Amino acid sequence: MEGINAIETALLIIDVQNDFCKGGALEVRDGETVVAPLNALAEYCVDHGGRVIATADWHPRGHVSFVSAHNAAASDAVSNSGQALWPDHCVQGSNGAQFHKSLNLNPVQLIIRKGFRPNLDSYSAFFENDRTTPTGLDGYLKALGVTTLLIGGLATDYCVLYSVLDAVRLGYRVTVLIDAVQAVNMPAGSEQAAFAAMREAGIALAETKEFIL
Ligand code: VGL
Ligand code: ZN
Repeated sequence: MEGINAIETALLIIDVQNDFCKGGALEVRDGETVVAPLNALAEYCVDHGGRVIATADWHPRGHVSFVSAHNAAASDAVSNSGQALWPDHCVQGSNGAQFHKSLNLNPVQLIIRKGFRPNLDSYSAFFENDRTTPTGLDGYLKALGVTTLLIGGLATDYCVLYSVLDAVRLGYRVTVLIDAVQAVNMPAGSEQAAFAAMREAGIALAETKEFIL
């Protein structure tokens, strides 16, 4: 089939963790609905010689992105610096940081953890939010000859968006799996803005079933 061409394709599963699913600290509406299509595509992908990689948001206690880590005055300074603030989420070792229990980890060959530096956030699977500190994923993929990425997970408007924009800049062919992403949509409208930014960057949007033949 077209999308999955032996070793040249990787499925990238972004942050399918409890805190982004129902009842989680940073709940994404319908977050858990991404699990079934991602499980199906992950199995198909490895069966056809492709790669499967998962990322995990992995913050230390008191992380710079947590509202709780700032008093009111500092919080203004931080938002002026462009760091968005969130409820405490994906704290290292917590249940909220675990992958959703229905996500099948057996086909996953590499897990990239990000956002573990106390004073630096990381939305993208490729670079932390200083836009220069690499996670190592690009080196891994290039070493393996991966040219094509299929990407799903959470959340459309943050970690998925930053990851796919970096991926095109780094020269990959990128498809976002529309039935395998869900958005935080904070502020309102950020989901639509994210899809618009993806289209503008030349990123394809497709259903997972188009890749499972
Ligand atoms: C995310 C906000 C904060 C995400 C992570 O995975 O999209 N969003 N940390
Ligand atoms: Zn985070």
